Amino acid sequence: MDKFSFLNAAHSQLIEDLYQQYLKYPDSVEPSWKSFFQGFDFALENYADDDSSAAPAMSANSAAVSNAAAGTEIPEDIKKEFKVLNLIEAYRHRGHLFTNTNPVRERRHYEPTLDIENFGLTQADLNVKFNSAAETGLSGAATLQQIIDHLRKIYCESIGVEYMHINNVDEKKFIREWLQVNENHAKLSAEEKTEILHKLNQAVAFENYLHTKFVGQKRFSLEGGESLIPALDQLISRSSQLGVDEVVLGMAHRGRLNVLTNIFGKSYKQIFSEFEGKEFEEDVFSGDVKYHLGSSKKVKTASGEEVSINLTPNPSHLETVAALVEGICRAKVDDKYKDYKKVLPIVIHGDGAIAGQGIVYEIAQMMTLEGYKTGGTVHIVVNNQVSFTTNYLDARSSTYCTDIAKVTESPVMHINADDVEAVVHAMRFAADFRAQFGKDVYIDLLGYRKYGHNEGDEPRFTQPNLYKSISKHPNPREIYKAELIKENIVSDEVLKKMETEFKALLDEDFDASKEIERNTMDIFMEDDWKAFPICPRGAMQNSVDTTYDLGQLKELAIKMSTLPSDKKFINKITRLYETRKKMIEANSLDWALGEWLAYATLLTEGNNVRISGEDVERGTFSHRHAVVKTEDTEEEFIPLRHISDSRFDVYNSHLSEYAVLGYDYGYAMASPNTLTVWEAQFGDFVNGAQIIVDQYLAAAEEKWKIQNGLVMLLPHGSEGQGAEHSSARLERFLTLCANENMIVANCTTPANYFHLLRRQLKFNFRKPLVVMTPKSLLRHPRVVSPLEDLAQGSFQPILDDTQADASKVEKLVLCSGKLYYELLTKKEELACENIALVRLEQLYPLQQDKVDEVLEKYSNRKQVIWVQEEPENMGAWSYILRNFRSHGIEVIAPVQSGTPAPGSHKMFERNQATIINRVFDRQDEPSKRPVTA
Ligand SMILES: Cc1ncc(C[n+]2csc(CCOP(=O)(O)OP(=O)(O)O)c2C)c(N)n1
Ligand SMILES: [Mg+2]
Repeated sequence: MDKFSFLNAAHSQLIEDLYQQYLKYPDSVEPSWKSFFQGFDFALENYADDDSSAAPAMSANSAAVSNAAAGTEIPEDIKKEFKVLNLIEAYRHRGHLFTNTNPVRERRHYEPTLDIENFGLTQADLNVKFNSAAETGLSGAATLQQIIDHLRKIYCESIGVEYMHINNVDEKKFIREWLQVNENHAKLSAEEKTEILHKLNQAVAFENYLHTKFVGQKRFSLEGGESLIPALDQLISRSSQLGVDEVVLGMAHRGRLNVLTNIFGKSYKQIFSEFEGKEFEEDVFSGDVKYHLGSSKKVKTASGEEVSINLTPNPSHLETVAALVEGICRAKVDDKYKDYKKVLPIVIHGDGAIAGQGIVYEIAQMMTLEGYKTGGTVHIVVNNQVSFTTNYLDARSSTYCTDIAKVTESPVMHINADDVEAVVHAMRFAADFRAQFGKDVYIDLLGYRKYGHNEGDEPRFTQPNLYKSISKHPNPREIYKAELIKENIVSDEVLKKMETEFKALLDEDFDASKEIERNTMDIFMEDDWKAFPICPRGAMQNSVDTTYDLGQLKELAIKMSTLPSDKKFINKITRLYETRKKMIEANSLDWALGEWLAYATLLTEGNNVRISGEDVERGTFSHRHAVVKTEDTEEEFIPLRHISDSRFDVYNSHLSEYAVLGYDYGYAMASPNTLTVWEAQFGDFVNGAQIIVDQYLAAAEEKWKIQNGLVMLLPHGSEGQGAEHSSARLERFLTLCANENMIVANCTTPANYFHLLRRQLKFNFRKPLVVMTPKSLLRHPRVVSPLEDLAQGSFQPILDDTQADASKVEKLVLCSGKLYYELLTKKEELACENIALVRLEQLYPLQQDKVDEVLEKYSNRKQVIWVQEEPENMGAWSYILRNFRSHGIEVIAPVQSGTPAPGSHKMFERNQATIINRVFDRQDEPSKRPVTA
């Protein structure tokens, strides 16, 4: 209580004692003291660290308080001040529940209301002046009525604000003060108002035009949420004034065509032509529906700043694109801007999607993570209160669709989308808050959906009442027009001219669109990809030089295996690094060293490397140790940061696959010269991110002409750990492979892995690379390579059996991955000469000339067999069968199964022994050696 110097010093000890007593036993003190202390606690909790604004209200009554301190009854006016303070506080906490933010529905009723009676105040108090007014930004004392009017303007009109869930006092203070300026209403010049109307006119007229010209065609109209267009316009221009140079936007279907034209400046002509359903210019691209396409443009804002803006192409899968947006922004910061303030991620959500899709949470949790933060995202919800046919009440349990904001303590503004000035104002807030604190902001634009989910849908099947009121509702342009006419800002004539000119422009473009024969596709971030022409068919088969000077390679290997002598690490780490050095001396490098050297060499050649995923710093199998920590202070040491000036980033991700894979895919999309690697904890967990694999990795180039060099490392292999942790679902990747869309590999030597990784950046195009990576092979004594194989070799898509005498081979056995070593052991054990073991190191694309060469070489063969440890319905078998059908290929594999591996270790051993024995025609003979290394 020391802070309250206004309390009479003579009585301070007495009060302190009473206060301590109250803290222990609140009911033991006299009721008037109890309420005094309650008010004191309240003020302390809410304002003490915040600012001293509560104090003036109390100190103004210091004399009276002193009286109270002296043991006399607390005067009524003091008690009332506290009640008024309570009311003010309640407006801040709960004002958003009592707003006029819903244009077409009555809001739900919330209890208790903000009626003054609920705060112990009466109608008679309305004309009484209270010093607490100062707390709301009013100058000096004001009547309760004035205070309430003021609070209602700030908190209960077209904007509802949620910010009291934020714990950071600076952020809260910033917001409170921001809202108090002009009572949380936009201050706009006549020009600004006219510009807003102009954007609104574009948005409304464009939709109307499409509605009449392309009747019943899907366009996912923005109608009911047209103020999104002036909103984005404002957000971009305000942000650019605050230092943003580049914006990356992600959004779904709703209103996308409107955004493409009226924000990105895509020609109306082009959109009209796309409605005609013409083919795209180049046949090799299947293209995509118009409301999924991306764009990258440079635009000039109203205040003259130039901003690069990008709309990320997205699949139908709602919210997926948001992960990419974050990764793209981060790559742009890392590569170019070096400052989060210069790149702004904007994600536009639907109310259904933001509430329902789990990836939203995964992305929200990235906000402050070192490896994933982007300096704050502006989230805008085009909240039409329905998702497809589902009412908002069935779409979530939370009060608001934006309640995810509470997770990151981000502020939220809910706005009546009919009030375009309020919308613009909220955008200014979002830009200002983000620029100031680098945190996420959520803007909930409450509108409606004029038609059904798409324009062919009948919304009255499911919401007959709502649609009665929507059908009579004027559009936001009409509402704003009426306002501006009332304010004498624009005349009827100017308005008419604005509308007719725009309509004429649309007519002209409509006619011109007929002349277009084939549609061209805007390419997302085209400028960043100029140096990487799309790979012509077949070029992936060309050999690529991945060699590196042997002497320098050895030097690098030693350097990155050397820990600084002035730092103390735990013994195990010191020993591990010593072992690495010994391997180098012995010229026998293991898997981890092969991988490290791939990174190290790329770094010295001016590329950057980013590795992300769960526990990648150490490596799930404790093999990587890319980040080591000193024993006492946990200071980090990252050897690969000490070999060149290039960036080596390695980040343990949070426990997410879907969002993190999407993020890293986005990162690779924006940074073609970074080797971007995402590693799954175990390969099976990649299926949590299946949407990214299906919709982007496999399909982006065909749909959107977008390349991506992301590397996915997926630990794979049956090692007796049960049904899980055995399979990265190789079969799924191979099913997705076509038209050289990606690379799928399963290497067996450190050298081949080294070249495979290096080749990713040596190609002059980019393709996603999926690698089935080993577990037991990480420490297998035979899985080693000499430095020469790294320095002078190249990636081998197929490894022939160098021991076999081709003329004696009757059975050509094809396999891939770790099973090879188990087969090899058996082959040596049996001194078997009639079998050749050939490894497919790259499963897709198959290097056909090399495959043919091998098949021809074993011309005496009687059988070609594919052998795999995955059950017959999984693994590569179906794919192999498709590709080797004409060679009469047979299979040896465990019987088909619903799980990738058996649950018991014993059964696994039996299965493994059976398939190996079958290869060597030793039916059911138990293996003499353990099947795993
Ligand atoms: C992951 C996913 N599940 C289902 C769908 C099918 N779908 C398309 S739009 C839609 C409703 C979206 O509602 P909302 O997010 O509110 O956006 P709105 O269409 O209302 O603008 C659904 C369920 C989808 N596109 N993505
Ligand atoms: Mg919706």
